[in-house]
Amino acid sequence: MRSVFAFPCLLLVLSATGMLHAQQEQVIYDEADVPKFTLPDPLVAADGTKIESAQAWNEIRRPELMGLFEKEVYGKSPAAPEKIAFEVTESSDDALGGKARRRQVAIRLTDDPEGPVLNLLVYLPKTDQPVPTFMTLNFFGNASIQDDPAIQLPQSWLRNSTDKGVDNHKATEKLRGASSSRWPVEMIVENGYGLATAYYGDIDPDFDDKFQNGIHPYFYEEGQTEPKPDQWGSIAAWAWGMSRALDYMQQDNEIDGSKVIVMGHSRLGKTALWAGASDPRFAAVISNNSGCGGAALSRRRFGESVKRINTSFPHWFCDNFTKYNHNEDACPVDQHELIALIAPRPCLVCSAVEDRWADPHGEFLSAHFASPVYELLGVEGLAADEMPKVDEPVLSRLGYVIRPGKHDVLKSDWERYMQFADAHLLGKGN
Ligand code: GTR
Repeated sequence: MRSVFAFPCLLLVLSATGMLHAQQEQVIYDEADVPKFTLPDPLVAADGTKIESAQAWNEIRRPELMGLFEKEVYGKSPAAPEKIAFEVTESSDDALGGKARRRQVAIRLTDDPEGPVLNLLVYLPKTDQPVPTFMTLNFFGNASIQDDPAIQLPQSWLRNSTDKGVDNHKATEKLRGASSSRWPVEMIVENGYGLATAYYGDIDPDFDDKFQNGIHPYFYEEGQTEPKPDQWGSIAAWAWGMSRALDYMQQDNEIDGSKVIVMGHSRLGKTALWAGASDPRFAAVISNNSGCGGAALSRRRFGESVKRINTSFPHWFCDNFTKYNHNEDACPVDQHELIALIAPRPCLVCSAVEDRWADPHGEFLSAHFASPVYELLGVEGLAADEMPKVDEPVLSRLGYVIRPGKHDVLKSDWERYMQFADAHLLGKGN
């Protein structure tokens, strides 16, 4: 009897250890385990032509790289709608205890009256001049960023969270201000910047339902039920939604539409980079702890790998990206080329010491290897050849900073973002 039971038990133990081992093997947390790799050269076209002028970059290599990122990584998004319908649903010139103006705007993402609506919340300093403005998506709805009873509670599907006051995927009053530590609105406004934000789930709810809800179905061809392998996943959809917010912002006289800085954290940091790469109207880009599929080099496989991200979040990228699971070297692009697509505009890559899952060193290297493109375009690249020390920000036009602490957005991070924007968009001293 004993042996009959002992055998399957042993098998179970062995396969459990095997699985654990396989899982442990997948996550690289030691530089010594990073495989050797060769990066594609952003300044060599697919046919081997060396890219030696700004013109060749703009006419040959940039479109080629855009096409490759669309086809192999994020998926191609639809063109911008011809016109954008919006309605200012709420407005106050006496927000934040009289320090700011507040606007809430419903932006219709399609011409279907039942289609998704992006609810944009805007805080602006009280000035007669159009202001430079940060555009950032949020994770839990606009009401989560600030305890302000005038902000409409989100109506879309939300990820359940007792802490944030989300019950049965719906917002409760407890949501108000639940994420405010990440959103120092008063400080931003006091420094002369506007802040525009919208809930990413208004564009596409962040779960894998094979693209039945959210924006995707509105663009299906006759008979189509999900995006093709080279069509937009959720990150591309969120980025596309940011561009629709920018459509609105560019025709709002209170906002300086030529100085909108797209910023995002984590999966929304990946989104900010792709939004900045695909929409040159964004004047500057800030990626916070964006990691795999964001600023980190995929070929390093440090922390989160392509296989892990495609398995945990099958809806984020296009289906073609799964070809590179455990096969990163075969991908015709790597993430330094995503940053290169932002050139010559200012771009700041931000890491955190304890955020090893996002591979801080890989994030630095992406900026480093994007630098030659900035230089070819006649502007300053990353002013550091080596990974800078913690809390020693390199705020060159292509910048990099690593701070102590965890995967998060802190008030001190926003101080850096504004210092960076002051220097590179407003021409104020660094
Ligand atoms: C993690 C994911 C990361 C990052 C993060 C986030 O679970 O593995 O790629 O995007 O979520 O967005 O919070």
